[in-house]
Amino acid sequence: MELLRVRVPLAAPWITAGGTLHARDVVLIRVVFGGQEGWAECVAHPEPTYSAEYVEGAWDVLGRHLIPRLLSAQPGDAQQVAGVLAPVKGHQMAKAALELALLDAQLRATGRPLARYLADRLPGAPAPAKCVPAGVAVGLSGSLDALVAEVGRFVDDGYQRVKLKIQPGWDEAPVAALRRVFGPRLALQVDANGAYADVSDAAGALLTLDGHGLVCIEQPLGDDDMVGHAELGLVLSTPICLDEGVASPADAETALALGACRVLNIKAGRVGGYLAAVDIAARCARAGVPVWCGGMVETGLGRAANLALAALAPFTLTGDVSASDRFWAHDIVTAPTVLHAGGTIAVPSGPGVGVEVRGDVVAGALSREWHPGGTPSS
Ligand code: NPG
Repeated sequence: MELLRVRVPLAAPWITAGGTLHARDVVLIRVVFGGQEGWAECVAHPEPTYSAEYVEGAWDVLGRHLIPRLLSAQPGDAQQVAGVLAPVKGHQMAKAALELALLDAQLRATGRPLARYLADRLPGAPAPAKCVPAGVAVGLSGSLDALVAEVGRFVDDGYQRVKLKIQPGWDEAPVAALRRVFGPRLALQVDANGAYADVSDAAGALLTLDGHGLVCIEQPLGDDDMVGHAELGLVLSTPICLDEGVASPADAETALALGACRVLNIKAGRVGGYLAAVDIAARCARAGVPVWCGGMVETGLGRAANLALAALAPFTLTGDVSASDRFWAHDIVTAPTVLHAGGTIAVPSGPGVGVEVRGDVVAGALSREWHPGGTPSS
């Protein structure tokens, strides 16, 4: 088992309320399990502004706590990983990556694709889709003209839905501009990343969006404000979607019971793994709440795993599932995701996550390495 730290430059800066990202500092996990190699990336970002997790913290907790527990428990099946790691609180992104690396190795050993394995965990569900509609997330823009130009390029490329970052002062105007230029048929949704202070602040600003036919408004309030989202949902006619506020199957259950969301964004990293993500998707399907697969600016490795999730039956809404060139000029995998005619992306069909990590690219981008026995900070 080893941890590798690589720095991968973005094709263009990614601007959100949390800051501007020029490159991703990615923690990669490589395991040999059951005689097969497995890989996963941890989706933590450098600053703890999306959630409490961040790259340096993930690196530390993996080397200091999670990997030693796993090595001493010696699980025989990737399904046991979450239980072994459960005594460590939080750190969902680090746990999710570790579970996925073992799962990748295990599935490669038996020649099974991740999408099929995950679909089999949904009783009675159909086979996973072979391709999924592509959606793209657009960061905060400097101006309405720049936003319209950027969205225009994505629409021309064939993307089927656009998600726009919003914040107080940048909400109704950009949505109205996009509706004016692209018309009512563009599937459009917004994501506030908890930028509105409270229910009345959010209601005041977001009621203006109700006439624009949005798919949903994502995480308008803080990640600990489940009741606030339920209250806001009574005021707005646009469905509320949760993201940061749901970090586990139990959180999803609370959100469903309170009516805090009518749509859910599911990110495996946020909820502690792909198995927990499927569990949440099943709960949402039972409650009649549509879900979509979120993104964390993953490299081709994480994108391949997300495609397996997005291919499952409960994922009826288009996710943040975009082609590799949305973010990367040079991806770290041999088969980067590409956008096909009609705005779809193929779900990998090979064993495990279905893509191979490029050793040459990883070697060229490597900044740190750790093996069990080494000090996590080295
Ligand atoms: O397409 O991968 C993507 C990016 C989608 O907007 C996106 N992700 O809040 O959902 C989010 C946001 C994000 C990205 C959050 C990176 C944190 C880090």
